[in-house]
Amino acid sequence: MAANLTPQYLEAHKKLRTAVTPAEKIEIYEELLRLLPKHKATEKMVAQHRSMLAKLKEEMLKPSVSGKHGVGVSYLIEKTGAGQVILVGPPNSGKSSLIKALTGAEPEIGDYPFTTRMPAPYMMKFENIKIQLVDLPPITAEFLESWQIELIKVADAAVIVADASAPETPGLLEILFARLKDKRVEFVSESFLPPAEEAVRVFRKRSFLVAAKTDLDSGGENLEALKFFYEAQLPIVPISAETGDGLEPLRRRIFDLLQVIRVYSKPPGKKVDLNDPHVLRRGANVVDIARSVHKDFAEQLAYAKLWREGGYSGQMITRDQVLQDQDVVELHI
Ligand SMILES: Nc1nc2c(ncn2[C@@H]2O[C@H](COP(=O)(O)OP(=O)(O)OP(=O)(O)O)[C@@H](O)[C@H]2O)c(=O)[nH]1
Ligand SMILES: [Mg+2]
Repeated sequence: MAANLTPQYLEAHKKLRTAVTPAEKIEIYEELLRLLPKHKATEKMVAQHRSMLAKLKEEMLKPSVSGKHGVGVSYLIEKTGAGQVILVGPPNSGKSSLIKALTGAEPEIGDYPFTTRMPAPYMMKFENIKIQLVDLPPITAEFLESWQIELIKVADAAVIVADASAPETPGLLEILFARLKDKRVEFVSESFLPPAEEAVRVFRKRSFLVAAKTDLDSGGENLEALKFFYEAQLPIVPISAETGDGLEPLRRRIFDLLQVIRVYSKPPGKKVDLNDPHVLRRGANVVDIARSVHKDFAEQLAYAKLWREGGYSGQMITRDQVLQDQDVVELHI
């Protein structure tokens, strides 16, 4: 065969037969791309794999009720706002109560496990933007559905919600983390450095651990236990949905977790609208904001000026100037 496909490639290709969901197929196509020898004879295959990947990724974001992926109803939730953050935790840990406190919505809340049976999106205001929070049914030793795993994989970040008033919480978290690790999903802090190479692909979600219901942990012993077991792995953020303690800093931490910045585009000679930021990934530069304002602006850009608190007040900047949260940029084309 001119393409000289390796046995590893052919082995990986076989897995496509049993793959059901878009996420599973994405995994396999990514592996195939890695394993495909790159030369003239395989160029077309590389292109085909890439376009298949793009299609699958698009498909994942679309909610589908047709059941065409063979898993019945698709529970995937379309992303809106500045980013999608999924709430993950054991039963009764306070996920829905936290969503209520942060968004003002009315998800079902109950003092029994599995109050939440279906995933649902809610919008949280953070200053001048909105962030999508996804409420997820709990994960236990007995209960972990494939659509829960898919939802976690596609989210931009995850917040683990644990009950800081219950002594059994560290044990429940251990089970939850182990079950997801088994499915190659891991929760890591923002400072986590992935290994250079890995035998299998691992889905790593940036996250932190919310220690909820601190109002019920009067001595603070349970919070101490949570810290003892998990602080090395994830930052721990204590809150109470009941009293409101810790909620305002939590909004900021959720925003930070998304690793995005807000940049304002100011039309030359006009005032800037500080209610309408462009949300860009951290590390974005002037070309990125230009492209976000208008698809042709990146090419047509002649020069730009920057306003930044404590630094710039309308100085000219280059196209590759890296921007920061709250920058104001004037684009000249
Ligand atoms: N005192 C106190 N109770 C809380 C707090 N947060 C949640 N609760 C209570 O804990 C119970 C469970 O809350 P939920 O928000 O339904 O928990 P959940 O994690 O969504 O539960 P599932 O959907 O079953 O996984 C309810 O009785 C809540 O009123 C809190 O901060 N303080
Ligand atoms: Mg719930």
